[in-house]
Amino acid sequence: GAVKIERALITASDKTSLRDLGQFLHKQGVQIISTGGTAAKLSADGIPVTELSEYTGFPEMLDGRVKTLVPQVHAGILAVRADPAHLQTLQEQGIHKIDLVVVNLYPFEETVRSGANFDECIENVDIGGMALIRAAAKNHASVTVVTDVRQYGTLMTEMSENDGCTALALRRKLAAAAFSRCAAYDAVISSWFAEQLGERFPERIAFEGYLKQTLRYGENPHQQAAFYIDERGAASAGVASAEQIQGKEMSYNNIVDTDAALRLVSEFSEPACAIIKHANPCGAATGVSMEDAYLRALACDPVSAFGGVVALNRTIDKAVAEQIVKLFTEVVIAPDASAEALVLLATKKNLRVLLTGRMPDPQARSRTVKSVSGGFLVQTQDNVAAGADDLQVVTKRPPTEQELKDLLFAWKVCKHVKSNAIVYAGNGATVGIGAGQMSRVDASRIAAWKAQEASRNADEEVSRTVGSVVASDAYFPFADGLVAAADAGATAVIQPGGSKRDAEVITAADERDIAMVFTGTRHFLH
Ligand code: 93A
Repeated sequence: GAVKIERALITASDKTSLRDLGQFLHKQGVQIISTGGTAAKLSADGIPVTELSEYTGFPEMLDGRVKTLVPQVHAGILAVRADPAHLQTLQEQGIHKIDLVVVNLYPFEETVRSGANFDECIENVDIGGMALIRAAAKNHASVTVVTDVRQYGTLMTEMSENDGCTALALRRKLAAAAFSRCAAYDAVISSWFAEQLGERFPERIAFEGYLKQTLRYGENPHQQAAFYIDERGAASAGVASAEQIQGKEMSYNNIVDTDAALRLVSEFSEPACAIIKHANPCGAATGVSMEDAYLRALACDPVSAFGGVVALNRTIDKAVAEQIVKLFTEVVIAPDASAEALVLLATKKNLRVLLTGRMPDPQARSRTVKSVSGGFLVQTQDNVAAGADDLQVVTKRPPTEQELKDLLFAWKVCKHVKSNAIVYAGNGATVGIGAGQMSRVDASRIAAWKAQEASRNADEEVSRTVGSVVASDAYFPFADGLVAAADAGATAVIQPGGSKRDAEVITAADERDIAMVFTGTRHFLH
């Protein structure tokens, strides 16, 4: 299994740490062959190197499009060392074995990210480097392939400890990583290309992600799980790019809930807080400060908030941190935290604190992926938000100014509640949330009941649903859901409209002096 490295081909766009690697290989007595830019850099660093064009007798041609695509290189990599016929062919052709291939591909990803034009991006599609990687990975039985600067250390350690050799186990590992690198590289190219053609859903779809962390387990302890970063979404200030600054390791469920919490508060420009349990908010509120928003969100359902995930859309300040540490909370996520707040949060060792730097854009054009048995669904993100101008008043009584404000608030929250979703709200805070029900009328009843329970637990004489407003994520198919809301004391309703029985629902609202607006858009969430 151990193969001595005697000849290396190095071709690297990213010249980071090239000098260290070159010096090391030279000391190990390895002959280094390199393409133009790489050879120039190695030479400049005083490392003896053979230019590939000299080695092959062919110049690099077509503006560098053909550099390493020659038999001297590929036969030198691909020859089966254990096959006498292969070795004889090499000898007849005067081709030498290449034992180590180090490639850093053209920076296609960075070129796209830099906003380069179409032709520039195409020019950065690496052909020769990919061929080298694939050839070396295929022949990993004898050849070592390095595709990432982060692997240089591993290679050098292996060679120093093994008399200049690499073991088969390492070569296999590096080969697997090499094929992943190729797949990821092509995934980025293919999705960029589809985008250029305006194809949102191309014939074939390839995903590119890199491992952020393996998780202790999945949704349940007997499930295994890992967290991958989607490079396409990496710039979005989402949960994947957030920095965890303290606390226990994030779990699978923590990540799901933290994402839901962050998405919800990102809808608001005013200070807002959401507390999530099992992917649903058990409270959300706006406020004059982070503390105010947190306390008002907490008041909605303090029982469920125990062990929840808290998201804030502003810096965690001292006042809100003082409140947060009073209750057992799994995760807090926010754009930032003050030094004083961090000191307070640090007193809760297990509390996970994640900072995003800034808020994600809820209107961003991103995609969601969901797996089903034997396939997966891809859709654009639900990134629409209704404003006051989008509302159609359908009842005799239009909403009052306060009702309108609360309706829009409730609608924003409702978008982030699993369907069927009903949200009661008042004064910029939820008062009762009915989530994930199979019938809308049940969601309506549960939301009202939850509000009544919270009122009772807080020794309030009147249920919080009295004088509240209600949002429904989809139309009421019958009047019963609206009647349930009216019976609970709600005075205004926001819903998409569009039911065959809209007239019935509107009549029921008018009979109860309820103001109702239609949004025309629906927010199912599953
Ligand atoms: O244009 S290429 O696809 N044609 C090739 O034959 C080729 N061989 C290596 N690009 C090719 N490379 C790439 O050149 C490598 O993958 C590496 O990214 C880059 C290194 O070039 P230089 O040494 O001149 O900086």
